[in-house]
Amino acid sequence: MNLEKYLVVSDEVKKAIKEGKPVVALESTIISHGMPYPKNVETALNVEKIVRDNGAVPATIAIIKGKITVGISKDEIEYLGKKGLNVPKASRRDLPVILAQGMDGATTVATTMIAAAMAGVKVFGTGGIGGVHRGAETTMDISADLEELAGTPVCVVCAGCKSILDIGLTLEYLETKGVTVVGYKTAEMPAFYTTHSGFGVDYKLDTPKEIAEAFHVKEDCGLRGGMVVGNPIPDEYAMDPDYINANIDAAVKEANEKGIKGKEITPFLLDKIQKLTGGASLEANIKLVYNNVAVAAQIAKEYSKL
Ligand code: PSU
Ligand code: MN
Repeated sequence: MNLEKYLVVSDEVKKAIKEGKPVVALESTIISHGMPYPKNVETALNVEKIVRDNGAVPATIAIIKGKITVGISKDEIEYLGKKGLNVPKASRRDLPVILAQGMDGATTVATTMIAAAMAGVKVFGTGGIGGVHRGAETTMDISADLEELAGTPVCVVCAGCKSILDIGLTLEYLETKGVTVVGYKTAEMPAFYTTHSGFGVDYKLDTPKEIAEAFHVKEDCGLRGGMVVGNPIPDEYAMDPDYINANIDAAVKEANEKGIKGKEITPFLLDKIQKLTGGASLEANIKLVYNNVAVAAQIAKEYSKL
């Protein structure tokens, strides 16, 4: 494989990796598809700052003109944020055509993991992972994020998954695929906007060091795949479960009525929920991302010592 042909790593990220310094991968679907402009750009820049404040180098990842770019510039963040939904969402299956055609792409969790692994970045902080959609028993809509977690060696810090997904089935799928799921200071899988999903995770680990050690052992043993760290939204920003779940149910119902499916469904639901909650869900979303990338930076720091 001729990686240089497809992969561009910024000088800062390249240097940090070479010196064994902590680096945190960050995704771009959250910028182009997850939030409106200019909040998305402001958030992406704050996220980078939080990673730095916690002692790691941020590597925001996107596909820019057919190149998988690890460590995009501020101008590129602005560009992707402004272009918003006009940037194609790039999951694993989209990579061949997007790269061959020299297009831009907003990387999902799956593609960000692929890029991070290519560049040698071990830890990734985001909002929520994709998963098994509600009704998947008939639609078979299961995010490629889960398969990626099964095979690609990156530790993903998230606030669990939204109840736009079937959280129980998502955890079952991860179990089948042998993906380690740990809760950071919690024994439950967090439910994105809320701290409790009612679904337990196997391990509650209370320090970034313990998480880094577990991931390091996985790598050391040659066990394939990634790891999920469920980091609950801080209590003060968590939404009322009844309120947010009612709005999520309404959004899912509308998506079903409109026949929205495939790659459109997640962006549709995120946008709908933001509108239904008058922006309250967006604020919670931003706060939980900040919280996740701080923990990701702390894990990356501990990992770099091992
Ligand atoms: N879930 C969220 N916010 C997001 C996403 C998921 O709460 O922004 C994005 C992530 O980029 C994730 C992708 O990888 O959606 C999953 O899309 P799909 O279900 O089409 O695989
Ligand atoms: Mn899907």
